[in-house]
Amino acid sequence: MRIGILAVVMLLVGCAAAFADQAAEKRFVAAIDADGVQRVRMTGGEYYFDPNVVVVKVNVPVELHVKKADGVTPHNIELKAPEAGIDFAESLGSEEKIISFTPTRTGSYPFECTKQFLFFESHKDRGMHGMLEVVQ
Ligand SMILES: [Cu+2]
Repeated sequence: MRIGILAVVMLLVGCAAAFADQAAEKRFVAAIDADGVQRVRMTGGEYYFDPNVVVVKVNVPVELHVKKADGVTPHNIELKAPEAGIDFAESLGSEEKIISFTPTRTGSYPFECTKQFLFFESHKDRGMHGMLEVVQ
């Protein structure tokens, strides 16, 4: 009986995995405001970031304005690329938070929500991740 339940659970997890990670790309190319800052507004929810591909210019300050979509599930955003001047981990709330940094190196830097509930799939594996593209 225990084996049977395990098999059902594995089947469900397998199905969930098959449907995960097919989030459509939502691309945002940041403009440089009159004050020389690139402002990006981003929302995180189940289980996505919108936008999930953000393009910014190198060596220009960035303000990432992040907030959480309605709902009780906790989310965060983390990007660890200290070699490029980008290193943050912030929880998301209904109030907008501003994350400031200046990217110092071109490249593609992945960000994600690191939350995971018990043995369920991580938010990242369910699609809550994205890419910061730093360009010339
Ligand atoms: Cu999350």
